[in-house]
Amino acid sequence: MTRRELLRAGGLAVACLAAPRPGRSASLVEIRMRSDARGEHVGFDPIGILIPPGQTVRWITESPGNPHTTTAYHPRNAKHSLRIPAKAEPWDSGFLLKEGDHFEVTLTVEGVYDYFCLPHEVAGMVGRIVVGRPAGPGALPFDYFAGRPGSSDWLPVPEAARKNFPPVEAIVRQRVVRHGGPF
Ligand SMILES: [Cu+2]
Repeated sequence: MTRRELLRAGGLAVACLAAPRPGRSASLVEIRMRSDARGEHVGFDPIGILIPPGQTVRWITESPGNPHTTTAYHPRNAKHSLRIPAKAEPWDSGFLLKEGDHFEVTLTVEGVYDYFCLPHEVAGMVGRIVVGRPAGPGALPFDYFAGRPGSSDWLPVPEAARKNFPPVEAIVRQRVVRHGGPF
């Protein structure tokens, strides 16, 4: 582990353990958008986090030359299936190009939030955030919407992405699920 990685891991642990108190702003949690030098392996790290309602999450890219997005699974995002709480606002960062480019959302509605990287979804670059108690469409099987009115044009989650989501139970138990790499 490099010093930088150690600092990052330590900062993350502190950020996730610090429970926000009423009237105080919650600390920032960071998710890295990573890839190896050749761009063959890509991923969000951590790939799964548990946070309290009202927490701000920042995605930051550290793979120059390999643009990423953070994009919520939501029909408003290119007809992807709904995998965030029904009352939550979907987000789409657009392309983050340069090292250090970042994007933030504050998640207030409890539930499971699944998201993807637009250019790398089919390569399995996805992540999962649990806000408070796990609930909502993101806690359901990937094909839950089959046959439901109004969902016939929703895109299913690609197979390579499905197998990369950490189980909700693992996120709740561990609070932080790191990506296995290799990066
Ligand atoms: Cu990506």
